[in-house]
Amino acid sequence: MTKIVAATTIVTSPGRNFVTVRISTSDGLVGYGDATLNGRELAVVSYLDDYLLPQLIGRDAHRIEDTWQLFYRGGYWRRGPVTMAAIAGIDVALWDLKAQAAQMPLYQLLGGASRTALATYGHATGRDFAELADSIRAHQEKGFRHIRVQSAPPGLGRIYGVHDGTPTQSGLPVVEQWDTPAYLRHAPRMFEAVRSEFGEELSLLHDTHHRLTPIQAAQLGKNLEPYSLFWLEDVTPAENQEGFRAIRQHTTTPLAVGEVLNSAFDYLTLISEQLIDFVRSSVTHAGGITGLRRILDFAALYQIRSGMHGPADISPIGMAAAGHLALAIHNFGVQEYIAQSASVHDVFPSTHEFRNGNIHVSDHVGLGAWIDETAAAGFPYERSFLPINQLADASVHDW
Ligand code: EZ4
Ligand code: CO
Repeated sequence: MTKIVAATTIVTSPGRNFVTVRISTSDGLVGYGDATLNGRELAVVSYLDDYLLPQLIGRDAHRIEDTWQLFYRGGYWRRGPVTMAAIAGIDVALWDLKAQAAQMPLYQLLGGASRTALATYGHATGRDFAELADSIRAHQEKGFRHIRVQSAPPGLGRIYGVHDGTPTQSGLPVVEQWDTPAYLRHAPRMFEAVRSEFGEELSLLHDTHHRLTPIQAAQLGKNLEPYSLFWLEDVTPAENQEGFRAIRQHTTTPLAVGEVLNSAFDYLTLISEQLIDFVRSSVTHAGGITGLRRILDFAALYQIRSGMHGPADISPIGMAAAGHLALAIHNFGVQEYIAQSASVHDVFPSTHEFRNGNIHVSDHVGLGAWIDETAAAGFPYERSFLPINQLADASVHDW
């Protein structure tokens, strides 16, 4: 039996915070998993250090499913982002170890490759159309064939997807602004301008970031139909899964949901009633490869495809895990991909490559991504928050 002899967390902040799980075995191997939960990183670290990792010592490293069930079922308090990110970090580290022991790249253990490379999308953004058009062109030059477009309705200051969430000097969350009627007028105009400049072939995506009611979302989807989106994302908060029935009755614009969802139960109605087209959950936030594969196999029964969340708050270790799973499944859709800074790459060496709009998963044994602990130690944790969002009357709105 290959025993787990050590399991620790590593927190580092090369420009933003990342949480990494490191597991060592009696046969001398070390595996890594990403457990980063943006703006709540240390809650996951405590969940791991205080509760889960002590239970791993002495366990058989190869019992991945059994360990997943131990921490999901055995923890009594199920689901939720903190729990499922913690389980993800452990699950991916165990898959990394198993693949290293088998001397194979991880995707081989998941059934082997179903495709040659992974099509990605990037984020084009601009305060106005001229800036957005430049950003779209810059993405096309990097080879992106799928591009998410976001721009600000006139009159709004800081809004999601256009301005970054750099913390204020007080160290408290940045406050962004929102105006639903202004947004509903602006979005179709933005797409009209983008289509007339860039033509019909470019694959376009857009993120509404949970801000509309179901009937507003239905109206938006309908108004965007002439522009043939690849997907419209998170139109309304998905904890009301039934709300998507109204949206679906009114529009044929494809819908993507789920970057904040972390179990198959969060998708039960959305998937079984075919209310969505793409599953946005990531390996890092949905219980690892074991957890997300369950959701994606369920989705596959209904021709629903993956659109895994891949923001900069998922580490290169998390992105490598996403790549192996995406390469192996049949129902891959597209992979979100945001370039990381040089310091992130110094801390997290990885062997997958972004080339010409695609991610190429490497044939390195295991995950093919790890952490350089010496480099990581140069970037200590810095508290940071996601922004919050408010209306003109200062009431809180969904972010
Ligand atoms: O707001 O990753 O589609 N991408 C997104 C992201 C999320 C952040 C939250 O941590 O919506 O920008
Ligand atoms: Co999103």
